Amino acid sequence: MGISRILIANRGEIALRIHRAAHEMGIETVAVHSTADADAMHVRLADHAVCIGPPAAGDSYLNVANIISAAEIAQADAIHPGYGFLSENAKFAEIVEAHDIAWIGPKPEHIRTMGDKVEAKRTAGALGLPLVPGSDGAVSDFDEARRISAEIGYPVIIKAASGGGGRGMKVCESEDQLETLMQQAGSEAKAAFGDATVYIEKYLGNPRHIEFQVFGDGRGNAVHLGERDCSLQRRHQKVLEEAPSPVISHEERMRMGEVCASAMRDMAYRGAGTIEFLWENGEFYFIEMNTRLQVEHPVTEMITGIDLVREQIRVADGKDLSCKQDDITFTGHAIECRINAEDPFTFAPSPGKISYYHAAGGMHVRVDSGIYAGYSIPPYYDSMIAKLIVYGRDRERCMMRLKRALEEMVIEGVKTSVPLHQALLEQDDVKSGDYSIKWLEEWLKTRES
Ligand code: MV4
Repeated sequence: MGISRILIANRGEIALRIHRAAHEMGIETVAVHSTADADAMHVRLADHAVCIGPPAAGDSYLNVANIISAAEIAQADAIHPGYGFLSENAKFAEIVEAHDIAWIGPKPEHIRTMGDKVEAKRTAGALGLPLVPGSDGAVSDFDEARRISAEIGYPVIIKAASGGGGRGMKVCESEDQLETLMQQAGSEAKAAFGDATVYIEKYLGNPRHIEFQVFGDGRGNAVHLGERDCSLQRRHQKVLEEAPSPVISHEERMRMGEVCASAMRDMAYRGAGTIEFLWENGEFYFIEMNTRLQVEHPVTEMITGIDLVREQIRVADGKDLSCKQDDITFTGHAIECRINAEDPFTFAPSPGKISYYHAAGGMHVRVDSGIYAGYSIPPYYDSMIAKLIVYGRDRERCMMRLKRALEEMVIEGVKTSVPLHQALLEQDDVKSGDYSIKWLEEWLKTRES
């Protein structure tokens, strides 16, 4: 009885992260890998390994039949999807459960609901989360679009219901552009996601991206673990994340966190979730919910001391959450730098062989990475090769330590974003925490190369 062998349907640092939590719980792991990842660290560390296909993700890490076959062959009794790949694929979650394999993730119905942005917004509103003013659901009729936009006021933003990563979004400044932009958004959404459905929101000009970590047991118990500020992004890719947000007071955190946790209790949410908000002039506006463990989850772990992957495994195994809301405390500050194998100025990917590697260390420094000296970063996948996560008693000490840790980090043979992070930490607005979702791209424009 109980989970005893987890298949990790992912690669890179997150596959290691899951392996570590599993081994600390006395659970065996099965790595799956493409032919390009035969020498990857997640394959070396796991108790068992199964090759699931050629390098292209569509033929390996997204190949449902091969992953299910690997689970059967290796006798895994649970699957953890990590982030990306199949993690928010409701159909995959259903297939896993139909094979009597525990799905270490939210209920398929909740993955499906939140995957449709219109449904997600309707659900969030019904559960009491504050919404961005806008259309009540999908909009297809231009007269209706004009009426709604006039009511909420321009500028408005047209979004794709099946969108993600900012694709299919159009900002509309005035009524004469509305019809054209709606058609453009619709056809881009159709081409990218096979669904032309769009909806309309008031466009927020200069918000922060603040997200709350939530966790449920699937039986009506749920907690929040505070927020993360992820406003520093480039082309919808987060660059640096921190917890807590520099602009949220403890009272506001506990008030908004409770709104989120209460919503999760009402839907009997299971596992880890992230509720994303735009924050402007002291107000939160729900935009989306992610039904997965996120890349930036370690900053929450650092300030709460709670192992989120362990909790995921526990609830997938039918156990209770290991702590109640009153047991969760927020101490100090944590910042994560995403280190990519890419040119720090042009952002061009820089795959290739790592000739030398020395990870930062010391007090309150965590490096989540699958790289090692001699490892060749394959060109087929995401360019993130490491996460440097640093804790301090307060934000200032966290930033001092982060600067020190970045100096220690040595990755040779490929270009990395380490110099970008070093330059970023020298900026007054970053030092003071005074930045919005627009800050990074504006700064990159002004930076001399
Ligand atoms: C918005 C917005 C302004 N107003 N919605 C971008 C991706 C998707 N998750 C939602 N996004 C936005 N929605 C309204 N009503 C601005 C963005 C946005 C953004 C949001 C979070 C982080 C970075 C961003 C960068 C550009 C645009």
